[in-house]
Amino acid sequence: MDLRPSVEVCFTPNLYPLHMDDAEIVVVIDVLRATTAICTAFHHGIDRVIPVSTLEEAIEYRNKDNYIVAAERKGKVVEGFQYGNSPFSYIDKDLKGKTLVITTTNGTKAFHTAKRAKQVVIGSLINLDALCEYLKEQHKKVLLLGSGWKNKFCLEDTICAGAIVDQLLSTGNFSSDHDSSIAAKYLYLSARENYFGYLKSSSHRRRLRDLNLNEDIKYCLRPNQTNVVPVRKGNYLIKI
Ligand code: 3SL
Repeated sequence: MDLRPSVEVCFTPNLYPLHMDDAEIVVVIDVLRATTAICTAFHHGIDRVIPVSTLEEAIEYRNKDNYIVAAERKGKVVEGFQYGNSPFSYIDKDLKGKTLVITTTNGTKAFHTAKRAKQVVIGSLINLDALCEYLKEQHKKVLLLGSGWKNKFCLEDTICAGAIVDQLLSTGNFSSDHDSSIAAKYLYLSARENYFGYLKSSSHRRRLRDLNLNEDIKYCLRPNQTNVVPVRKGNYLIKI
């Protein structure tokens, strides 16, 4: 019997019930762009992040001091909100002492899908190595949850999950039993030389490109720009 903790991949939130027993720590991944934006906001000084599922929940925070409220739908900033989901919104801004409340199409919903998990952390390519170091230290069963697009499979989240699987398995201290993890790892190995090119035809890259967001895509696909690892504490995220 293999006593090592497992590292498994759940491609989309609607598959989560099939995988949740594999989890002591759930890593929520939305490379394009929610979890990248969250890591960026922490890197640039935000104190806390509250991911919410609905616009109504976000609106409740709109006129409160020291809150920044962000809402994205269909890749765009929702009317009436100052911020959306572009990581560039959180660079060179005065974020110190503030809380970001954010709702996005898929990423913040995936966060809530894992609400009963013992531990939840935020993963992206921009915090890849720091996240993997954190997971190695925890030595617990890891489930990598891709946010997908409206519960459909997304290549970029799977590639990021595959990169994490690769790093954890290569320590020899983790095991893996599911084909989803093997598939994610192989996709990562084929993509790792050129994520941007590999994702050329992917649906969300095309969606964001049509909104003139190619620079966002490039930023989100550049690994290891920060050492922050956002972790859930109560209903919000802090960085460790
Ligand atoms: O689905 C999400 O949560 C978003 O990251 C989508 S978008 O990149 O802002 O379009």
